[in-house]
Amino acid sequence: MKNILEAPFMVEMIRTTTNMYNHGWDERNGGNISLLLDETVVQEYLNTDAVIRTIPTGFKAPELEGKYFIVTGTGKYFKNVQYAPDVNLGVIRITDGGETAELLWGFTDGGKFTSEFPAHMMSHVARLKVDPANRVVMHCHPANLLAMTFVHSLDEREFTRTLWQMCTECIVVFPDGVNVLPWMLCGTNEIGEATAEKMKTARLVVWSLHGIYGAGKDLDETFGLIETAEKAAEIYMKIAHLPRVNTLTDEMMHQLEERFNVKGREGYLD
Ligand code: 2HA
Ligand code: ZN
Repeated sequence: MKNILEAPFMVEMIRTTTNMYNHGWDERNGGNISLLLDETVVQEYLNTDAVIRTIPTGFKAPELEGKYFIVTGTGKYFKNVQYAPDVNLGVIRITDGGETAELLWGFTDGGKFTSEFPAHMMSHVARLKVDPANRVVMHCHPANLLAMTFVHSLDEREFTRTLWQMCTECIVVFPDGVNVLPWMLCGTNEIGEATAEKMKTARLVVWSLHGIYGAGKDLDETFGLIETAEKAAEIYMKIAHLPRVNTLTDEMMHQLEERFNVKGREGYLD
């Protein structure tokens, strides 16, 4: 059995949580990540018959039966993951049609997966239907995206267009745009279901007055997606109160679509 602390997925989880903390996106216990793992990869590091304990999830997700994830823990600080990965992270397998998570490694202080587990698992189900290569769901609290939800319309087309207009590469990085949920109580199955519904049409879902969810094929891509949207929001928050002298036009964005072979969300460009 190989050392799980040297597994590429573990190294990447530690690097990503540390990097997100360093970006100021995950104060205190803010934020959470789940990464889908291949059974054959997990079996290189763990005896998958050795279940440490079972944890009820409180929801159904039959599509995830038998799937493995590494997940951040509830109440845990991203800041601390690098120093104690076995306390702050857990490897789990979904069983009982989604109603049970079997703990195979981690959460050694008796902890469990993130309070946002419903939003994560339901979003995985939604994204896998659109893109079978999707492996990551990531949530965090980047300051500028959050700030923007206090001062900008929450209309998804308007919100997306504003972000696209802030950096030339935005429409290339997230042509599917950004979906937006109104404020809802976090940690519930309801916000999980609403997030998953929004994940059907975009890889970024803003939680108004709270933060953002991103989904992607690996940790790097998903981090980059949130990083790009947050950069655009930062520029918006710097210029929103100033007269706009120059702007990225829809005509310029059509040129970008052609040059980079992407298509902006239907109906979002004039
Ligand atoms: O786990 O970010 O939304 C802390 C959170 C909850
Ligand atoms: Zn949060």
